[in-house]
Amino acid sequence: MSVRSLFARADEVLSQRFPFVLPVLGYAATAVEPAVDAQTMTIHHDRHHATYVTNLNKALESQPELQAYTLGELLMGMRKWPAAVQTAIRNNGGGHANHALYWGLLAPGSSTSAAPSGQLAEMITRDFGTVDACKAALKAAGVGQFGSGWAWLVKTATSRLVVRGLPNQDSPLLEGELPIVGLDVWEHAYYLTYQNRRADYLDAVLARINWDVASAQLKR
Ligand code: MN3
Repeated sequence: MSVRSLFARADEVLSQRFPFVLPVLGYAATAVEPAVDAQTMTIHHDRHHATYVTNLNKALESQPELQAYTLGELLMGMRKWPAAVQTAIRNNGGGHANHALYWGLLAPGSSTSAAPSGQLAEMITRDFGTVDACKAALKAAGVGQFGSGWAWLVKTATSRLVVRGLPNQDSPLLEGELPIVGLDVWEHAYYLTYQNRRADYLDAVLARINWDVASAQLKR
């Protein structure tokens, strides 16, 4: 699968409307080994991500007025929705969007960039000094996230790059921030290989980031 189509897939998920559909992984479960082992990749995609999609659909079955909105609109418009479905959209809609991006960011391929380039590289230099400093901030956010959550590199409303740790499946889109890199630090993302060594998992995936997919997020 090309970089372009990996990006398109993450973008397509944000454009999906009810009923939502699990995107294909797009590469072999072994493709990101040893950073992510094949069993973790399979369970994570086929069961965890699939469950977010199933539960998002269940939540919207009884909300026909919300079925006209895209996933991106549902996340960005959270405060407008009935209180009874906000948590379900936050958790399951966030889970669907977050994982769609994560699969692309981990994507293998000889044509992908091992380092940021272009506009993203310039913004990282401006806001972090170096790519290594940006990666260190992402690692610190991931290690420091208490319990389940994600480490995020986001573009703020004022076009700054910032690293944040967010709990559970909270999407940066909830606060109007654009996700650029998202690293899943739920134990289901790494426990089979790394057990309690979350920092080692973060080092491994930070070395495998597909920066072309990250750069493409800026073009939304
Ligand atoms: Mn996950």
